[in-house]
Amino acid sequence: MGQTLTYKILQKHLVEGELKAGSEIAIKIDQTLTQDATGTMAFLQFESMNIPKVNAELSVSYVDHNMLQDGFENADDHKYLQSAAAKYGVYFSRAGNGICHQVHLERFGLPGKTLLGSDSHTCTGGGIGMIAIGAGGLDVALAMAGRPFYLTCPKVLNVKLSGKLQGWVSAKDVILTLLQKLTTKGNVGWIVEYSGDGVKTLSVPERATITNMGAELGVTTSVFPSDEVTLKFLKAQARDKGWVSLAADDSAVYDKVIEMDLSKIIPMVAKPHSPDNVVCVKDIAGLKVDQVMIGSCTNSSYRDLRIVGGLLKGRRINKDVSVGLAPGSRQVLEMISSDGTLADVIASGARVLESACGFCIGLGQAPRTNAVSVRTNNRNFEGRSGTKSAGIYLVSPETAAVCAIKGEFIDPREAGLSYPKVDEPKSFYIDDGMIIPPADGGKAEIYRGPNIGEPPRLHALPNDLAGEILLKVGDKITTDHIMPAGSRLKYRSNIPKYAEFVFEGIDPAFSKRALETKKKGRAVFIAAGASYGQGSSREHAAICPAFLGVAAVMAKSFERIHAANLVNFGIIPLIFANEADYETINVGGEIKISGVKKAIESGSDVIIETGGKKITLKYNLSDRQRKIIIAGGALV
Ligand code: MIC
Ligand code: SF4
Repeated sequence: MGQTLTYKILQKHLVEGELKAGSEIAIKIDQTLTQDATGTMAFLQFESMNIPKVNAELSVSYVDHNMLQDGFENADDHKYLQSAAAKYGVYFSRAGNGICHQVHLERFGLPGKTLLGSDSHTCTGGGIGMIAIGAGGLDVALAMAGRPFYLTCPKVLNVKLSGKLQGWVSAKDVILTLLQKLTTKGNVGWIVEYSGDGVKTLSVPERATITNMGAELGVTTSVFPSDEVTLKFLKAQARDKGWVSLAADDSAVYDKVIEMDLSKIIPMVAKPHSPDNVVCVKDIAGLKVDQVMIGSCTNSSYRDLRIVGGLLKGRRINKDVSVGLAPGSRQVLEMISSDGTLADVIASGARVLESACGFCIGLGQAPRTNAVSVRTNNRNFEGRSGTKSAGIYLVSPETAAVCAIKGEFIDPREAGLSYPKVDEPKSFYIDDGMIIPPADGGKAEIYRGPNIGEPPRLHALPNDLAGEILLKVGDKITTDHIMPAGSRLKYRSNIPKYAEFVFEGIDPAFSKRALETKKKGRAVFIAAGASYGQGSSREHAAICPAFLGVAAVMAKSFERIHAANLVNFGIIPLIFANEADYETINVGGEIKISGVKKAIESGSDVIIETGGKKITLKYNLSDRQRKIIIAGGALV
């Protein structure tokens, strides 16, 4: 039986376990990526391991998230990261150089390699044929230390592409169509592998748009073959030395196959407030638009911005629409500035924003009350734009540019405009001057501003737990709900301060109540519905609750990265054996778990006593993870 591409790469990197879907395996990580919002904690954790230098083939520390310097905090964090990179042998991509995933694809990503990044959209690297996985900062710190990464050996879903995209339809519409089909729920434990004749019609940046939003599907990652198109891209980035040809065997057997004819795909949109709330653009034609934001790690490549520039050229943006455009990297910015695209964008009245995450994470460009905000990024969770009442509509660059011109939704194919022709460049503009290479910095001093705290101290699991349920939430709770980003991001390096905002948007008094409960020596419990912890890799959504005394989350199901983060910080992710028991759980209810430690040690179910009855909870933990829970976390 032939092998899938996924298993070929995993096999080469396997250090523990067996390639059997569902069992825990450990793989060697070749490259790591951190960004500033998750990176400060990751580097603090790395420091506490007392290792003189990183042990991965390549580690890059990016500054792209916390770019708004409305106080000393972010600048202090950036300086800390720069000094830590110098000391530990890490490449440092300076503020202004671009969004980690875009820059990594351009300058570092290589087919066949493994990449672990402290950002959920690390999976973007699958566009260049990597097994690229998002994880919590601690897991990435361990990979920097040369330790393997543990994951559940995935099932492989083959998306077989045929045909070719038609004018006005692009890669974003492909992944939105897949999200409509597969939704954001129930895909944990899968890897999506693309194949078929349609693959060769997509450039590497287009493939990367598709793999990027695999994070929204909730899959472990997605991967494209490495072919002539990959070679062409690497040549244009002057990095073709690292190219290898990679594909699944013809006889490979997949766990599931979906066929997609690219020529049948039409312009799509994900309506508020979930990336799987997908309809055809023509279904909402006529809806007035207040804001258009173009950029993010999903859609800010040279190709994407050339399309937008080509449409805005010689036109003025609609008078009722505020338009912003953030190039994904300095490479993209340099190229659109030298070929005249930038001048066309500026002349149209669009606002040019810096090469960073910015609007995507609610740092700036919050729209007006009740706004219809059309964006090319990947997440449209409620409040993510910074305006709770606004709705985010996720679209392709083509649809976004047409909305900017027309002031309302219209199927771009019917807007009466001509489709700009954009060819992949033969060579990209290359200047790595904003990436500081690792020097022999062993003696370099680490800079620590007053914003830099210590990783929290955690405690071993006691024999019994007693406390109360302080919060009950529904399905699809995202890490944005648990640990808000936006203007709160700057407290990332200061756990006690950031913890004040846990569940801020759902229950602003939660943090205070939790701390009071903890002070009384009682444990805090949370009850949740399905897909708890969707979205980002933000380990703060586990660290801060752990700091507040949360001992366990009882949910119908968990998302991959968040479940791993909970374990790393000693919170038990418990799953209702009988989903109907969720209904009987009440906020304020007392909970007792006698012999919790024994149960976890022996791998048996956990029985909680609440409201005079007993409820059985299961968990999906490997032996290794059960040991971590008993120790109280991975860093104790
Ligand atoms: C996001 O898109 O939500 C983020 C901000 O990039 C996060 C990382 C973070 O919380 O810093 C992610 O996707 O992991
Ligand atoms: Fe940045 Fe947005 Fe991409 Fe997250 S999703 S890395 S915030 S651009």
